[in-house]
Amino acid sequence: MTITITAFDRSPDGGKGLARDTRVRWALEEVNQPYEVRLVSFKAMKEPAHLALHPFGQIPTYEEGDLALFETGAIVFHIAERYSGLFPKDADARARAIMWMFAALSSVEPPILELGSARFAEGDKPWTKDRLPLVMDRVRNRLTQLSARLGDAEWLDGSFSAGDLMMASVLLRVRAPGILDEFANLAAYVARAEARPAYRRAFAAQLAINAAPSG
Ligand code: GTB
Repeated sequence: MTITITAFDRSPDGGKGLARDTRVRWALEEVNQPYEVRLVSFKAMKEPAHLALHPFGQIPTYEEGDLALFETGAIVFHIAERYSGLFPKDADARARAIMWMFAALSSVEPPILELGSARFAEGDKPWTKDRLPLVMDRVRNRLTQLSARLGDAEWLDGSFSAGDLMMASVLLRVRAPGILDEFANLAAYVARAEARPAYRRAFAAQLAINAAPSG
């Protein structure tokens, strides 16, 4: 059955892996599933056809036969359940991989998103210079805790899993503000994730779309 995802027709980062379709592409590459991409403009995302797929008018979405999903957590979870390669076979290890997916999305990503808002959406507001250091400290606190847990392990819980895919995807967003590099083991963890052939393929595919001349 053909899998179709949606992505930005022109990603604000030029296709450098920061938009959320990257994690879905990456998951599909890890489980060796081919997929098609339907590109949508910012305008089209807010129109009825796309809103029927995604109530919040965002990318990515995932379609496979009669199934239509939004939210990258749900999409990556579905891919990991349906195809082998992202969840361990052992039931307890699988539960822990799911736990790390939730940790990435509900404990680590929120302060990182807040930092993005503070830097960009609210960057010109008078309160930003006071607020930014507070928001950066909230990110640092979370990363300090995560760094302590990871220690010198290669992945969060044994072999690479959907939990690592989600966590590395989330951490990629703090490389640009320089915070990731304050944590040598997390920076190395993200670099290991990016070196995976599946990630490289996903990244290249996203970049190629954005590099193509628009017409
Ligand atoms: N919780 C949802 C999920 O995980 O699927 C969040 C989806 C989401 O935020 N999608 C964004 C979107 O569609 C794209 S990824 N935004 C358009 C809108 O809301 O109108 C966010 C994003 C976009 C671009 C960059 N970048 O270029 O650096 C980084 C992150």
